[in-house]
Amino acid sequence: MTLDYRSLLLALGVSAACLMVTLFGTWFSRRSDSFLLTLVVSLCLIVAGIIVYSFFTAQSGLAPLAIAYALMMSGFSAINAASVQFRSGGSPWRLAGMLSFICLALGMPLILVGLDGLGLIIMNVLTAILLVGTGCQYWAARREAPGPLLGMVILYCVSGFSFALCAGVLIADGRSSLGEPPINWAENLNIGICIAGMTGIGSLSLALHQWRMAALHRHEAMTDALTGLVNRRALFDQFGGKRLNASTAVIVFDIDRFKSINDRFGHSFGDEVLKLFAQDLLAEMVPAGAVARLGGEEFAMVVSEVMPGRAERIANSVRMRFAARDIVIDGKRLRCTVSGGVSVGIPEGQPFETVLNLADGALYDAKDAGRDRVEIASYLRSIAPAPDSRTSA
Ligand code: GH3
Ligand code: MG
Ligand code: MG
Repeated sequence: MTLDYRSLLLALGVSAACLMVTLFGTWFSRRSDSFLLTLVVSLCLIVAGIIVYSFFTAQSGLAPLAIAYALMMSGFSAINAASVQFRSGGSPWRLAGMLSFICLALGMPLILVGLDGLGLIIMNVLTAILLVGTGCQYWAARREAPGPLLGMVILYCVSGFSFALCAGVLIADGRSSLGEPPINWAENLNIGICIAGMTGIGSLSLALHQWRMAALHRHEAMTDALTGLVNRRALFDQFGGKRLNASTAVIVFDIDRFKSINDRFGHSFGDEVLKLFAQDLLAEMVPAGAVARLGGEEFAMVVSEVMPGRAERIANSVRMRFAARDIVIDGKRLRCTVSGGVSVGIPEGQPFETVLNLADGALYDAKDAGRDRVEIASYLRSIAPAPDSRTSA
């Protein structure tokens, strides 16, 4: 029976070690998800704890139990901290250190004075709490990747429950000093669940990482790297094919004589100007709206749920805010202007693409009229395009 238990312990140690290597490899290939690294450190501590615990099962003694206790409780604390790190970011080490300290303070003195039975009860109870707590963290984050996260919640809670069972059997046994490792049905069940749970949690952690990477790539594909605004593709994903009614407008902006800014001050100066303009757009954005960089120095704003005339006022606010900016970069100073074109949907609805094209036409009217101004698209042009149906702002 003892041999069986030790074989299971060995299997647990080997599966934990393999998992540790896999997680480390995954983290190393793209060092973004640092909760994986925290899991690697946790597993490292747990594997070391399992090895020392197997010495304890072979020849008893308080020293190996105390060391195994310290290693395993630190490992489980780090697993819990990894889940907090996954959910809310930040460094996990402070929390891991704090939890480890509490666990050591609660159980270690009992083991050291020979109350190993009580120490093991505390160890099992604390592990159950840490694992169920870990499950709760993933539960709270379940929206991000429902499949893998719900799987992880179940596995952590079932593993936690199996530690609680071990504690229950030891409590029922009623001995505060054992003098030997506990071997009973709950311990065997616990180790079996841990082997299965460890493998499952490992593969789900990898799935979670892949899920995050895919979401990150999707986000990158939709975001303009320079300004952080959504890009043309994302704007069309959101509004393409939709019909805009009279309370929705599209405003298109184009920075005036931007090429000459690049020529006079350099491309990186131009980049900074683009970022500043993006800030001005965001500052004027309405709650139900979107701001995108269409490309180059062209931007679009969709304003929804607004009263007539509001879009034009917003466009002019952006224009004036930008014109009033004293742009100073690396000691170089300039003022810069922008032109805008506004087009509003119609009561019976008009395709987004049409409204955008009309706004674009109005923008070129603004350029023709001398720049640093906003022009409104004529509704008549959407029915019969006419080159001289221009309406001034
Ligand atoms: P207009 O007033 O008629 O709009 O004149 P413009 O010079 O702004 O227009 P034009 O389209 O000739 O120039 C746009 C310039 O924007 C050309 C291109 O080099 C520059 N540009 C496009 N993308 C970027 C970018 O990401 N960064 C920088 N710095 N410049 C860019
Ligand atoms: Mg321009
Ligand atoms: Mg342009």
